[in-house]
Amino acid sequence: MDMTPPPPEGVRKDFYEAIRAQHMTPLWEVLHALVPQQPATACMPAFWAWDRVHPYLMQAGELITAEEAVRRVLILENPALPGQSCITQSLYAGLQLILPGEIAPSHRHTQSALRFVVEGRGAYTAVDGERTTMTPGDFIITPSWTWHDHGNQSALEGGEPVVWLDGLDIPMLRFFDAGFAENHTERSQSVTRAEGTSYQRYGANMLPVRYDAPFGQTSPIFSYPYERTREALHTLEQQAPVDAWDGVKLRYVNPATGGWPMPTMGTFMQRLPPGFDGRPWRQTDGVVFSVVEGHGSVLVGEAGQQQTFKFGPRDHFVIPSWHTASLRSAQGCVLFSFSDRPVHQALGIHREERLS
Ligand code: GTQ
Repeated sequence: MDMTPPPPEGVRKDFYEAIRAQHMTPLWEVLHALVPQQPATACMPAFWAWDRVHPYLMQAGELITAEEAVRRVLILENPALPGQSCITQSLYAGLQLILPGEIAPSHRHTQSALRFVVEGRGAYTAVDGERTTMTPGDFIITPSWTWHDHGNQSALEGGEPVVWLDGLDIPMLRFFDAGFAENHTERSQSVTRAEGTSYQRYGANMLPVRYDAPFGQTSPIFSYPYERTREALHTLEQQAPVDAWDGVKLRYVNPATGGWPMPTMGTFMQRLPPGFDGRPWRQTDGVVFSVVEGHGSVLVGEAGQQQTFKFGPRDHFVIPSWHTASLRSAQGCVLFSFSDRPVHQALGIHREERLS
């Protein structure tokens, strides 16, 4: 055994000081933090109640136009990561408001975006020459580097304030220093295809014979309408076994590959049947939830520091990496969620545990 005693106080400190000038630092002081035995995320579980959030969104509508803001969004910022504009280390989330008659001008960026429609009707998002009407519960994609603008019918045409959840891979692209963006010369891009063309082409369990992957790894479907998702979940609840952890849970799919709709973000919709008392799980991908219908609760955290969020429609919450969580619902509910699971899986580092 090596019995060499440590050097006198201060000798190592002086050494660290000396090597710092050479832009070096000793691994042994940080090894366990660099290579933790299990994930120890800086993120914390957090909850945004709709009745607290909604008045501020409407106030934002009075403070600035969509045109001036470019995107009028209140970012859902993880309380443990202030100033970083992220909800987990890798994901950005925000609530975007567009008022009747407004246009959020066209631009494109390498960050991929998802929209999950929370409230209101009459707005559209335009991607690659095709407009998609936004209806609550719809999951809509803006593929990386595609022109996109958002708009809303005028009040005369029956337009209402429309709010949706934006999910973007902004922190991931920042981490990789791989972000590019440009503004379009026009406020709104020209419409070159009738609404629904992509859905008919790619969303009917069929593909064009010479399918050419117009958006690379990203799904060619822009909008996954809630009507169809809801029907699938409700039918399965009646006629198929319910999972003890997830209830009835489906993932959204790129129909051309069977993979995730976007390379960086996976999306899910689940129905908890009435009386559901779910078992706990944990997973490496931190997840953002948007409550679509019904009420329930989520128990999150380790023994000793558990907390419960009681949720209802249009509430949002985040379960960070490797936090144990379980779901409950007395009357039944529907939950949308998204995470960076595709990246964990592509890198071969995804882990999940289903606890009892
Ligand atoms: O709609 O293009 O929440 O570029 C953040 C950045 C939305 C958007 C956000 C964006 C957008």
